[in-house]
Amino acid sequence: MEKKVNISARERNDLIAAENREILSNNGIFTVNIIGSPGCGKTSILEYTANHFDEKFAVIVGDVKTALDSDRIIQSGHSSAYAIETGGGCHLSAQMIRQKIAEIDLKAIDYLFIENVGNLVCPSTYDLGENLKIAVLSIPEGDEKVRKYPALFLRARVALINKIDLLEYLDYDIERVKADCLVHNPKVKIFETSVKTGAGIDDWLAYLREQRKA
Ligand SMILES: Nc1nc2c(ncn2[C@@H]2O[C@H](COP(=O)(O)OP(=O)(O)OP(=O)(O)O)[C@@H](O)[C@H]2O)c(=O)[nH]1
Ligand SMILES: [Mg+2]
Repeated sequence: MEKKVNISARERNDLIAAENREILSNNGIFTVNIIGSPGCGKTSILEYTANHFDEKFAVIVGDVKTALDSDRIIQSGHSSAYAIETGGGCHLSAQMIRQKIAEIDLKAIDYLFIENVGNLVCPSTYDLGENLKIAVLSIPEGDEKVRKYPALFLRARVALINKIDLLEYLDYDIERVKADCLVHNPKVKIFETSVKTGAGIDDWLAYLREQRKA
């Protein structure tokens, strides 16, 4: 068969993502790509996970600038956290993940959490080699985000609606948001969570364990 030499950046990303998936799966690692707006609570959920998830895992955190979030995860008592500074890029790429997993002892972990750059658009369509792409929403963002930013919700198999402790203070129609998620993906699994109270997060972590077994 003729070898394709001129491939697009997107095709190259997808080829590397497929290789990442193979490398990670061959090591028995279940990988989760976490996507949501800036401030929706991605790092907070990972800090909670560091304290409540009794499994072996590593975290890769992508941000435009700083290693603040990976430092937060390390400070919460979890040593295996790695930062990627994109230097302006609005999403992580499969190549960035490839370089980072070369630093991780893959035999020592069963899960890899990737916190993508805070953004509801750009990270949605870039495969990193994950097993599960999840969307994180939060109450203060407003309840129309699923309708306005469909790309993520067409692809995410799980949606976490975070900061539900703030529901009583804000006008947010959570049933409407859940219905919107189901329009984009009728099979989506939805968790209502709060890092402040811990509500829903243990259910999400139990679901993760089931998914890895499956
Ligand atoms: N009330 C409330 N606040 C929360 C909850 N989860 C996170 N927060 C707060 O929301 C703010 C942003 O949380 P982060 O975890 O930094 O959000 P992020 O999604 O990682 O943000 P970026 O990395 O910048 O995209 C912090 O002040 C958290 O304490 C929650 O469930 N309830
Ligand atoms: Mg963060």
